[in-house]
Amino acid sequence: MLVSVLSKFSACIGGLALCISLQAQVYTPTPANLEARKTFQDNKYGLFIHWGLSSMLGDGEWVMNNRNIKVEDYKRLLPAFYPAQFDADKWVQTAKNAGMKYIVFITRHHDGFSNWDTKQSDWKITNTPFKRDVLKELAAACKKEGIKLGLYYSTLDWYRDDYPHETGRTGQGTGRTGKGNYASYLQFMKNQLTELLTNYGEIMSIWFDGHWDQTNPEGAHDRSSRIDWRYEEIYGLIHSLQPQCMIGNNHHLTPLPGEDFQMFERDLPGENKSGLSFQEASQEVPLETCETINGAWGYNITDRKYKTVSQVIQLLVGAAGRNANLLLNVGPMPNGQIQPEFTDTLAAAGKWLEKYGETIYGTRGGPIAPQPWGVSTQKGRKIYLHVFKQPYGNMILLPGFKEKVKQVQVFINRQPVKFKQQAEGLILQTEGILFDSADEVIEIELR
Ligand code: FHN
Repeated sequence: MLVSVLSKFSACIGGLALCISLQAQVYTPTPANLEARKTFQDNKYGLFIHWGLSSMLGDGEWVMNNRNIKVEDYKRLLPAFYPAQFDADKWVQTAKNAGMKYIVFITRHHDGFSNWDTKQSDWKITNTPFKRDVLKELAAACKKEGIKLGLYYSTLDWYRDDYPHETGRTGQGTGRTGKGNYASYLQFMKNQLTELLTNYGEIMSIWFDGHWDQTNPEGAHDRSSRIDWRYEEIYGLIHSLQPQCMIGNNHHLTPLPGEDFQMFERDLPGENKSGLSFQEASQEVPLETCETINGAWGYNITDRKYKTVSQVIQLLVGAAGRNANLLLNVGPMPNGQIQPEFTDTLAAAGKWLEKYGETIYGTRGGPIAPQPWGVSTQKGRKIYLHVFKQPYGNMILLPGFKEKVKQVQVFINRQPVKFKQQAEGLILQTEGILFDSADEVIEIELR
């Protein structure tokens, strides 16, 4: 009898637990969150900033892992960090000159160093001789200039003992001997996220990274995680503190419940040049591609793979044509300055945006799928063809284009473009058009 009562009771408890966990899977974004997603998509272009203690070694942000630097040795960077030229206003100005509308800043990368005055750890910027809370200054500068602020936060940690390092793919050479303890690490992350979402004003997004440390490599059949990250608790906390705050997780998988945007690393949605992007692009949430302006994310003193102005423009436009944002990265120098090779290129692309911004901001991916010649964007009744190279035979065919066209013109000078609508689609005659080397925009106005 008792056994049967107990088994009924435990079935009931089990059912309740299942019910609660299923409920946790159901996520309904708030109206404020949906509005934030729309604004995010309208804004299109942001500045990613990878910077911290690792910048001092001039060898990228993975230096601790790549050179197997022990925590005890890496710690010597702390009393040496004094970014004398750090000026949050200048970083924000760089973003503004580039035509960018938001910044995503590394609050804590895989070396576990916190770029703000956290109360949860001594491993933080305010314990360097510099002492300043750079995040506070950046948040204030962004607010003043109307630039939105997103925060990158690594869930992977090469420094702390309580991170489940035993099962991690990386960080095995940093000399940790203590045992991982996810319950403790999770509490630490929650406490830090609470600080970030309480003390720094409105936060556009939390940009998580590091999940992949606990899975087989991208492309493997089984990408399940070796630990239960308990995202429902983390995401629930973020949305309860700031419901509009958008959550993205660079796990290189399709979005999980509770996530508000999907990012692609070094690939436009639909591409997989990086070997990280086996996942399909979501139709539900906004998309973002992150790329870096040279070859490295964090400061790398020998990296000269600078992207040209045309490459930057085509990246941005290529993203927009695939209905995605571009988050373009710079790794400032250890003194806090962004090197002129980056600021000059960003500003020149920004000049292009001053003229062509109408064809990018506030648009969505156009009705013509990406083509060898370029992409399309759309706003209302206007479709913008972004033509990256002079069309072969001075003609562009848009197969299957059925909508009735009112007029076609070169966007920049309103030069009329001859067109024919026939069964195969829309044919544009591009003879006499002087094509811009980066992107010539042809505007199709629908009836
Ligand atoms: O390991 C990081 C890397 O350092 C950088 O932060 C990029 C940015 O997307 N994400 C990770 C690799 O997937």
